[in-house]
Amino acid sequence: MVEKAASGHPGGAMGGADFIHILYSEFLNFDPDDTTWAFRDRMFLDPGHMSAMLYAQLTLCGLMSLEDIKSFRQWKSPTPGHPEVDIKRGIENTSGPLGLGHAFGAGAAIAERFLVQRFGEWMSHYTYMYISDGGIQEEISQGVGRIAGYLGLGNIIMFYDANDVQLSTKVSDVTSEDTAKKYESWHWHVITIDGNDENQIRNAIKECQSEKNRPSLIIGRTIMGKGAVMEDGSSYEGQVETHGKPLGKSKASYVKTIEHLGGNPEKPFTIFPEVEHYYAEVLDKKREYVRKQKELYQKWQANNPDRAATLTAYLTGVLPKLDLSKVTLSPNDATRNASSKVLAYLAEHVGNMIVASADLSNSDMTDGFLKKTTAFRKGDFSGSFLQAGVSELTMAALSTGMALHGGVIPVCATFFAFSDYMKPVLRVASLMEQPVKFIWTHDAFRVGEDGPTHQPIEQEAQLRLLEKLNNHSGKPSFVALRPADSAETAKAWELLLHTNDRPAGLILSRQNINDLPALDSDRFEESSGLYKGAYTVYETSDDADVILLANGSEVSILVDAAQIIEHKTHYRVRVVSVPSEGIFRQQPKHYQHSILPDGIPVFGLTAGLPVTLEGLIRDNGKVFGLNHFGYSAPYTVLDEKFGFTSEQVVKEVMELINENN
Ligand SMILES: Cc1ncc(C[n+]2csc(CCOP(=O)(O)OP(=O)(O)O)c2C)c(N)n1
Ligand SMILES: [Mg+2]
Repeated sequence: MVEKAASGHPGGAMGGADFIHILYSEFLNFDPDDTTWAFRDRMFLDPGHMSAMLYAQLTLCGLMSLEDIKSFRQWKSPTPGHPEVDIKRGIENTSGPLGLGHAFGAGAAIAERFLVQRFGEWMSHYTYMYISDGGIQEEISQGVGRIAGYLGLGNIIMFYDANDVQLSTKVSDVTSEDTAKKYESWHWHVITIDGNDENQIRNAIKECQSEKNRPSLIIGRTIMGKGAVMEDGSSYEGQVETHGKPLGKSKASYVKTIEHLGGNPEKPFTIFPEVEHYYAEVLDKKREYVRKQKELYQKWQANNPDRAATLTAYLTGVLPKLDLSKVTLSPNDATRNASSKVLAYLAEHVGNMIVASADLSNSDMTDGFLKKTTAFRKGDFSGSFLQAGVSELTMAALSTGMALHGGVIPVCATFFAFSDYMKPVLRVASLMEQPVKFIWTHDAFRVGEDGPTHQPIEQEAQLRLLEKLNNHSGKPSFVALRPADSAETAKAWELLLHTNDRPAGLILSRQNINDLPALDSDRFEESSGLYKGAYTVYETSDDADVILLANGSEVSILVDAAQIIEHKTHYRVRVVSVPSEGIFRQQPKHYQHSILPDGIPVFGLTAGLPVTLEGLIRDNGKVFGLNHFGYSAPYTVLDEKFGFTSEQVVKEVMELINENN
C-alpha cells in the first residue's frame, strides 16, 4: 500500500499488525453485514499514521476491498493517509493528531456505561483503543488516564504499541518515564507483553476482559518495521527511518522484505487462499454471535416495550417534545444564567444528555443541570454529569467520543478564553460532523477584574473561521451562536438541540444584559430570527438611515444608542442581532438583502477583534471593536475606557452618518 502510494508509514503498521489481527479475528465483536449495529465493540485508532494497518485488517474482514487499498492516499479514495470516520467501513474515528483517538475511545466508553446503567448489561460491549508512543506522550493522555482510572472504566482495553521508535528519534531520547507505573497510579490494570507474540496477545486480552473495575493497558513491546530487511538480507527492524518512508525509499529493500515475509513482490495485493478461508470462518463466527445478541435484544424489547422505545429514541437521535418557552427566565439576566435555566429544564426532559464541565460548573452555570442530577462516580453512571476536572482538551475529546458512540447528547462547558485549550478537538469534531454541544461563558472583556488572561478578544473570530470552513458534506463545519439576551439564549439552545449534523457552541455572558424590547409582542418568539443567523431586533420605521449590528451583550448597547439617536435626530435606525454570521450567509440572498439592504451604512460593534464583524460591513460602514488585549478593572470601567457605552456608540454612528452624507 505504502509502496504503491509512494508515501505513508510502514514501520509502525508492520509492528502492530500481530495485535490488530488477533484482536479483529478473535475478539472484536461486530456485525460483518451491518457495521452500524449499535452494540458492537468499538476500536479507536489513535496513531492515524498507522492507517495502512487498519485498512489491511478491514480488507481481511471484508469491509474494504483490494481496490480500496490500491488507491491508498489517492483523491476521494476511502483510504486517506490518515483514517476518517467511516462507520460503514468499520472506521470509528478520524485520527491523525496524536492523542485524540484514544480520548474519543474513552468518551465512547463513558457513553456505553451510561447506557448500560439505564438499559442493562445485555447491551454492554468493550471499547478497544490502540495507542502509540506519540499518543502516550501527548498531554491529553494525562486527562484520559486520570478520568478513565477515576471512573473505573473496566470496559476499556487499550493496547500501547511500545516500539521504542517515534518520528524523528528513539523514544529513549525524549523520555525516561515508567509508563506502567504512571497508568497504575491512575488505577489502571496494566500488563506488559511481547506485542508480537500471538499467545501473549491473546492471553492479555482475555485477562483484560475479565477485569471489570479498572481500565486495562496492555503495553506491547513491538518491533518497528517487523520483518524489514536490507538488500543483503540483514535486518532493518527498529529503525526510525521506517516511521514515515516507504521501504523502497529507505535503506531497507522492499522486494527482499516482501519475500522475507513470505509474500510475492510481483503481486503485493493478494490475500492468500488459506487466509481468505480463515477469515471467512472468523466472519461467520461473528455473524453467529451477533445473531444471538440480536435475539437477546428482541427479547428484551418484547419484555420492556417502554424502555425499548426510549432506547430507540436515544439511538436514533429523536428528541422528546420540548417547549423552551416554558422555561422561566429572569429579566435582564446574564446569558449564562438563562442557559442554566434551560439546562435545568433539559435535565428533567432529556434523559440522555450528558453535561460536562472542566471544574467550572458553578461559574459556567452548568450547575443548573447538575442540581437535577449527580456526577459520575467510580462504577456509578446513574447521574448525567461529568466533572472533568481541569482538562478542557480532554473533556472536549471525551464529549466527541460520546457523540461518536451514539445514544447520548454530549454537552461540555468552560470559559470562552479557555476554548483555546479545546481547539484541536473543535477542528476534528467539525471534520467528523459530530453533534457535540459546547458552552462557553465569560465571553468578553467584561469579565473585568480577572484581567487580560481571562478576557477573550480574538476567540470569537477564531471560532467564526470554522463557520467559514465547510465540512465534507458541504456545510459550515461549526455553528457558533452568541445570543443577545435571555430569550435569544433559550432559542439558541433550541437550535443547538436540533443541530445534529455538526458541532455547535454557545458564547455566553458573565454579566447581566438588558432584555431586548419585543418588536411586536413576544420576544421569545421573535428571537426565532436566530435560526436565520441575523435578524432585526429594533426599528421604528422600515426605512432605516443606518443599520447597527452586533451580537451578544453588544446588541443591547446598540438598542440604547438607537433610541438616543432617534430621540435626538430625525435619523431612523435599525438594530440587527447576528448570533451567527455563518448561518446568515446560508440564507437566500433576498433574505440577506432584506436585513442589510444595499446602500444603507452599517455600523458593527463587537467586544472581539473588528474582523469578527467585518464580513458584514461594506465600504460605507465601519466596525468598532478591540485590537488589543484587555486589562484588569471593573467591567463598567472597561466599558468606559474601551468605548463600549451607548454615548460612545452614538458618537461613532453620527460620524458614520455624516461621512455618508
Ligand atoms: C499532535 C501531533 N503532533 C505531531 C504529529 C506528527 N507525528 C506523526 S507520528 C509522530 C510520532 C510517531 O511516533 P509513534 O507514535 O511511536 O509512531 P511510530 O513511529 O512508532 O509509528 C509524530 C510526531 C501528529 N501526527 N500529531
Ligand atoms: Mg513508536
